Amino acid sequence: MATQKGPGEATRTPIDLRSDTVTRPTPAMRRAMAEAEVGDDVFREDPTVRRLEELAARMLGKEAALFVPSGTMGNQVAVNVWTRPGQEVILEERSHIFNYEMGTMAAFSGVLPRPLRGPEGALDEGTVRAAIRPQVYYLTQTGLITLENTHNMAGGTIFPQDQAEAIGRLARERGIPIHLDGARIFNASVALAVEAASLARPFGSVMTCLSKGLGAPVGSVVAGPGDFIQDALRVRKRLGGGMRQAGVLAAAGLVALRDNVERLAEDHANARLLAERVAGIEGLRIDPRGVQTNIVIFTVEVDGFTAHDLAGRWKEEGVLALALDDARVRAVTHYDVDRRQVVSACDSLGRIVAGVRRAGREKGTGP
Ligand code: TLP
Repeated sequence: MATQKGPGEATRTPIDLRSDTVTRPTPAMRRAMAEAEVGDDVFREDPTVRRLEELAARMLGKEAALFVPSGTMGNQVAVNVWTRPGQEVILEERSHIFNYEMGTMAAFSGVLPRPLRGPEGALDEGTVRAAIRPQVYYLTQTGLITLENTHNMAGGTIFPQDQAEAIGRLARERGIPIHLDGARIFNASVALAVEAASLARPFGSVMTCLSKGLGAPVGSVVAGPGDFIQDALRVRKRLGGGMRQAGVLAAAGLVALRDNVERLAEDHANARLLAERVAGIEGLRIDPRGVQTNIVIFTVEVDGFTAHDLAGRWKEEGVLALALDDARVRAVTHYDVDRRQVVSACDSLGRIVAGVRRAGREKGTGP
């Protein structure tokens, strides 16, 4: 997409694949925001926020929901409500709650993470069962189990529902609360053609983000039983998340939930296309069959050329993506990137990698 800057000077809008968080509000959202009916939500008097919370609770199959400024706050509110200081939280070792929430579970709630490895980010019932602490008074106690669906760092993978159900049954049997980081639960729901409420059923609480693929500028919701939400309200306030005329934000969230869920299928098709094209580039590795939703993680296998180098070169060509470490790059599709842009991003990727390999061969360092 080229926009004219000045005479003879053209700048390209970057193709931004860093995250689905970069989506900007749609015209329908901006209209709804401008017209939103508002009140002071700390007094629970904002009708638009209440409408959003009711819709989110219904779509997630829970009694009630609470609007929060971010996914991180939604997860951490849940951790705080469900646990007591000194307890352990079972989670997957690449999960967002463990890696990207700044140690808040320890700093704010005083709990210990108990990270476990799950293939493609999915823990199974046996692994969780083995990690639950026996109820012996001198042992640290398991206070919470959290799962992630879709799993971000495993590449947008969908949590197998039978495994979630089995872990949910185990949690109930042992009286341990269970929370879902469902930041992208609607991606899973659309990919499986299953209601988000069914995916959320095994969980006591679920957090989902309005500001990722659904396109709202700000906001997440955490949903659960009525008494959980009453406690969550207090914890949100303690964290500084009590918002006043937040209806202007909730209005965009309502549009996100009403209008933008089904179209996530386009992002998934674009991610598959991207993965197939990447798989065809010599020097990059990905199994496109593993790409289930809108996140594509591939490995750079070119001597002396890291994922950071690749992200830098791609950026010069107008494509933004995240290097996760020296070897892996993450590209995320969303509604601000169309199929044509995905094709163009892949063309430039192919040229970059072929050029680096050619230069390596000429210098005698590459294959
Ligand atoms: N994920 C962001 C980054 O923080 C990595 C991204 O670009 O993907 N749970 C999951 C599974 C997430 O992926 C994220 C954000 C969150 C929670 C937190 O949401 P925010 O950013 O609203 O605090």
